[in-house]
Amino acid sequence: MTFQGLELEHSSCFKAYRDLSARDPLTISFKAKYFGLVSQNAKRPNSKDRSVFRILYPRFSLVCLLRVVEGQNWKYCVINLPQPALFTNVICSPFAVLYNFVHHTQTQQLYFILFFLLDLHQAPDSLVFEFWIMVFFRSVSAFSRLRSRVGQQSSLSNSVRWLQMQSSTDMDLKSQLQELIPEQQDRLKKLKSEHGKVQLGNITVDMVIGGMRGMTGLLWETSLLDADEGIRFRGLTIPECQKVLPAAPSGAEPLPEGLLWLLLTGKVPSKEQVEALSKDLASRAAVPDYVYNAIDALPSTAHPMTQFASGVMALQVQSEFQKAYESGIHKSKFWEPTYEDCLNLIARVPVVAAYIYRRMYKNGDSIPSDKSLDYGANFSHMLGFDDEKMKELMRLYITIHSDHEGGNVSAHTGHLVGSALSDPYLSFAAALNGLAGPLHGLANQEVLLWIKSVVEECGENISKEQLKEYVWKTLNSGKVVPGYGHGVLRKTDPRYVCQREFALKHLPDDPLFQLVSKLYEVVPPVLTELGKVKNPWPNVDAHSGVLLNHYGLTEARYYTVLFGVSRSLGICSQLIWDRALGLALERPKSVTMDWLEAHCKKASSG
Ligand code: NMX
Ligand code: MLT
Repeated sequence: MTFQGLELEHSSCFKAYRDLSARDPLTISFKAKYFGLVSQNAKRPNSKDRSVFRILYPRFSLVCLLRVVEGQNWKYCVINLPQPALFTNVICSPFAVLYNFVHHTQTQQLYFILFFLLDLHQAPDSLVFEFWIMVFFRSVSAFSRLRSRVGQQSSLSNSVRWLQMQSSTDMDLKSQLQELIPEQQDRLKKLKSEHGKVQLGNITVDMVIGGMRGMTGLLWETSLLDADEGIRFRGLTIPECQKVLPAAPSGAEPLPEGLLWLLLTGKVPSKEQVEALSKDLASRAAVPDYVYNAIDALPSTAHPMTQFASGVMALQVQSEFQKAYESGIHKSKFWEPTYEDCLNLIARVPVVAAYIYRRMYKNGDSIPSDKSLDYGANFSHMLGFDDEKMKELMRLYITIHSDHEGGNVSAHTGHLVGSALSDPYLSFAAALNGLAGPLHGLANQEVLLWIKSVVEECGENISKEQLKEYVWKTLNSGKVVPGYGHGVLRKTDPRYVCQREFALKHLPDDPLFQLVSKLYEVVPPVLTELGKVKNPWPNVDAHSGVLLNHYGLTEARYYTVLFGVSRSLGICSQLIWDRALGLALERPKSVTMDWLEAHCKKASSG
């Protein structure tokens, strides 16, 4: 049976429930939603299909209830029901009530009691009624959250303050996470207990020798990379993020604060939520003097990434996680000081990064932050670039470089170091040291230097034939063509594509952009001809330099610092979830060549 492209399994159970739901759909849908009678095993329909009910409490794996539109009418139906309907309906409901009552929070318990009463009284079959019920329970929920907050802040006395707090809870990222975490903890527990032994693939000798390429071995919630399609942040592609994430009043590109909210919660934030987060970050951005002193202890000729990692290490002195750990915090609370550290770190890294830029290239003439600006615009301002287009570029730049699933060198390093319960500053500083390698984040520096060397040798109006020769010269001297190739991607990086679109819109006549466009035609066939390169297409770093260069940020050695500022959003978001989910110490098994040879000999003789 198909409803809007959705295949319903167990059609007999479905019919049984449809009959029941025809009589009393409201009771059944509420039961499924609030008593937890829903299954994660149910086939999820296309997420864009808004007619399907969200599965709210994937705790009690018996049935999945969906609400589907048929013509003008709502239909309620149940799928993946292994037991006879009667069993689930009559026997399991009270059990589920009890189960949920014991396992849920106070607010949820209220739901259960009320819906249990509703169930007994045969709720009327009316969508209007359902709407008012939803309004009622949302108010109960808000009231309950408010009450617990008031409990913590006993000075509050009047209802006006209460109302303000109610709205501030929705604006508060930490409160949002607080609500999400138990759900995700249960989800992971269930995954482990029900599917812990399911195999994900075979490990080959090639994988062990070849940098674990293609080996699935990490849990990373904030983004997922597809070899052909590129990155999705919490399920959203870059063009989708550009469409749905709030932009600055005068701009079109996503605000990085919105992306951060999305990475952390999996939800697209409202404009107001983004503004609140922007203010929160601005209020956390003070950097102690000893951080600047630590940077100043290095010669100003030190690579900017060395200065940046040193600055982040100096920020560590204020780690909330370290303090909390030393005073014996319970592991169930680890995520909270991690959250504080991560938000502080994200807020402070642009200040440190801008200080390094001004120290190295502008005679140490620092520019104070402007708290009225958003994160990206303020960073651009502190660097010394107040052109509105540069601010837009910075918002886009920070958004697209933030996260690239968990296996890339910087993200993996951050996660690995964090798994030892090193605090977010220690973890992120380690990640930066990985980002500073030329095969990873330093490639953006290498690209612009390489492009400039092309121009120096052959001029800006180089022909495609000359360019091809230059590419071969680079390859023949044992170097890589920077900005091309990738460990996972097998098509043009969508981050390259969106930067190209930005250039076509704002700087189509820039000579270096035109050279980058020419390279897009010349390099892939050459790399393909080389025969060994798995992905001849450009990656994110092939484009960023010429955009920055166009707006006056010409110092290529600094570019990886910008990448690092952006990556703090992704790595820190995942670190918070690492601690919230209680992820384990990372400790894969290693072997020697002797071991591999002996193993292969045994395998071939057996
Ligand atoms: N130029 C020349 N040779 C290349 C390139 C390239 N752009 N890309 C791959 N190869 C070579 C690679 O060095 C290897 O050679 P060998 O067997 O002699 O060691 C061979 O092709 C096979 O490599 P792949 O399996 O295609 O790539 P791998 O997954 O090992 O490495 C990169 C991925 C990204 C390290 C590689 O493509 C590269 O070095 N690219 C240039 C540097 C770069 O742009 N890095 C930035 C990546 C994105 N980021 O921001 O981190
Ligand atoms: C990244 O953004 O981290 C790079 O594209 C490298 C990778 O994903 O391996």
